[in-house]
Amino acid sequence: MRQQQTIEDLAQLRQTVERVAGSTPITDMHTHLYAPEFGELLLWGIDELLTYHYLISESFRWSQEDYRYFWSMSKREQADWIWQKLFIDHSPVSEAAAGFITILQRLGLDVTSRNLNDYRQALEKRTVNEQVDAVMKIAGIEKIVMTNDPFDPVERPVWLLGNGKTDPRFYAALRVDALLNDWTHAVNELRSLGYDVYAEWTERTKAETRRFLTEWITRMDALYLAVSMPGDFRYPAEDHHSRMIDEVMIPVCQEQNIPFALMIGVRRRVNPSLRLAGDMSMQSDVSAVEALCRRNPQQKFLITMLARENQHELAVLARKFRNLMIFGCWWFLHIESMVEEMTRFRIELLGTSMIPQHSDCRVFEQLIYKWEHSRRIIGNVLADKYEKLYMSGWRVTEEEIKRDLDDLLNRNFWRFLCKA
Ligand code: HDL
Ligand code: ZN
Repeated sequence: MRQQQTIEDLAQLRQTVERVAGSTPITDMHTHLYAPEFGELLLWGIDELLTYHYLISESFRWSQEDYRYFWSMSKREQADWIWQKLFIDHSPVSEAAAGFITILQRLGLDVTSRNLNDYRQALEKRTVNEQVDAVMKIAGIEKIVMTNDPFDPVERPVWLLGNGKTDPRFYAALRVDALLNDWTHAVNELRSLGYDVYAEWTERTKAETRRFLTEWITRMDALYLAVSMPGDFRYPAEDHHSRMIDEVMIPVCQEQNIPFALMIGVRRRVNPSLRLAGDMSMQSDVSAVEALCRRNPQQKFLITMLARENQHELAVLARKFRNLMIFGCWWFLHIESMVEEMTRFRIELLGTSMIPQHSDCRVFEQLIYKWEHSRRIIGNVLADKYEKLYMSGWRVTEEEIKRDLDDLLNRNFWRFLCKA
């Protein structure tokens, strides 16, 4: 083997890991971002950043106003209201609020001015393409996987006109929650799109639903099929969930040779007045994932769960099934303390054979803080592990550090898709 440059002391080791963790190009394998070709669906800029649903729910903790008062305001007025409550009246120490400050600072804006209109004017001088390029460069993001919904009336025409796969940096994931969680609505949508389906679970309905999935996976060149599931998801069961998974979704994923991604543990709209901000987490049954992996050994599953309480068991399960790839610190877990805790025991249980993070970004500039925080934590955990090896006489090389971080932040995903 070519004699590689070893790293001779611990200080140099940590500096090397920090540098490589901070610069390894990333594939962000689950986001709600869009390529510029999707027009208004691509959210960016100060007012979109401040009206991120995470910040909306946090702001209402400081307000007794009627929810409808907030929703009646313009986006700019909403942003001013949130800025006052979470940044001026109180220190922005939450993950999402601190993240906004990280964005300002990394975009070269004067954080000390605290002048929102200055920040707005600075970004308004840029085009969307300039901002997309600048943010991806700052954040070190090479590839972005979108979340794509054929039932979205704004998004659907982009695909039907053939403009969905224009930007090579952006990839599609076909997201079909309604097929599982709101079948009545899905039947109406499918029928309006020309698929001969009915609420009754007939062979024709199954065949037409498989045709829908197949046609959209092909149209989008979707990398995986994705659904989010409530925490009370049980599998196998004598219910619509299991029938749809076993008789429609998995057969199509097998035929298309793509993973099936399940994001489990959300309880939607526990406070409807908060709209998108009103969802909650709930503990889930990891044995449902175990049954999926065992009953379908040829099918690859990308799995993330929302409750902290499920994380260790899910990581242990990944030791049992190589068709299970756990990913990310999802949603309420995308906070520094949970990323630290989850990354540490995932590496201790699985080595580098998992996908430690995705951003879940909804507004483009969020890539900057969501990845800066995660890169630092993932690098620090790895450095601790390399240091432990060092004390046992094992000297990792810079090439090995680069390989490990490329696996974690990029290649494990593409290798799992058989596209590495
Ligand atoms: O269902 C999902 O993909 C979640 O990520 C939701 O979109 C959630 O609202 C979110 O944005 N989490 O970060
Ligand atoms: Zn998401």
